[in-house]
Amino acid sequence: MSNKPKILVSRLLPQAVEQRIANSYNAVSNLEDLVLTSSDIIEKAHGLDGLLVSATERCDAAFISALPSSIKIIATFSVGYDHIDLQAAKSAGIVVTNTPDILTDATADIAILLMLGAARGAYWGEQMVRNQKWQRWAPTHPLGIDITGATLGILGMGRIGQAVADRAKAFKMDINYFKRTKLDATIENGAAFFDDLDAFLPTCQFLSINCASTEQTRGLINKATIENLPDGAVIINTARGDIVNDDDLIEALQSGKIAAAGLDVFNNEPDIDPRYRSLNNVFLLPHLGSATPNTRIAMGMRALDNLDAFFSGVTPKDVVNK
Ligand code: 8YV
Repeated sequence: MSNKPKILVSRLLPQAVEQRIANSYNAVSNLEDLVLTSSDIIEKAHGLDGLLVSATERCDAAFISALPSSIKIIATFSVGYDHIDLQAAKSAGIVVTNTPDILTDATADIAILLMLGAARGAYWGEQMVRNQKWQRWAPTHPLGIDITGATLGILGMGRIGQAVADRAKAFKMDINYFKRTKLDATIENGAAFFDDLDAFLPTCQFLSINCASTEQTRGLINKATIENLPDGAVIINTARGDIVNDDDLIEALQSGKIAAAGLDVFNNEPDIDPRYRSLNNVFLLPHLGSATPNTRIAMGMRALDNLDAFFSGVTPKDVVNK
């Protein structure tokens, strides 16, 4: 029996990542990418030292308290860690790490795709062509919404929000951002700071949601906050579905208060609110923010860097529950 650390890897990861796992760990892998329940993971975790999970595995307080005491680290293959109860992990003496930075560009690219797709009719336009509903070109219809020169409000101006802002500048957009604390002027790069949500929202012809899902942000986009947006605003979400109240967004999309939405993330993925599927003014993607080979490999390597550091007695770079 080798003395390599023993870990459970909850999902099938890119080949280069699986190869590195095989070289460095005694791993309980999931090469068939079966759906593992919490109880499956707990059962398989006996005698192991750590877990490499993804955002699809809910690590709540009950799950963490049922883990064997040999588990000392949970490394998540995601930048988001809202699926992990950090406090419960800390109390159980478990270090939690994530994979920041490397998916910033890929996710910001998807935000721009959603913004253009929602504003310019990527869904309904494509449907017209595919379903032979495009009878002849007309000067007056159908029409989309200009993004060039519009005001983009970024809710949460962390790494991904900043990368969205950089890209939006190419469309000559004015950028406003809502955050608790003002960024350094060099990072702001001309964007206007708002710490008052009530003052921020009416400025947002486009609203890009780029904040983490936390107690403060869950359900933040709801009837009242949507009402505070300009009529005909466009909402883009590449962060987490639970920041949005589906009933309220769907009602606003139906009434036209919100002209269009571009959504990559949803409540209860993949069993999303079915009403989204029948709306013509939404452009929907299946959580593709980080979905490129290079990004997914980099995420796996970053998770392994954290595990390697931990098992060699060094504090991992990306500990999120210090
Ligand atoms: C990932 C994400 O693809 O990293 C995150 O937090 O939301 C996604 O981009 C997914 O969570 C994989 O674990």
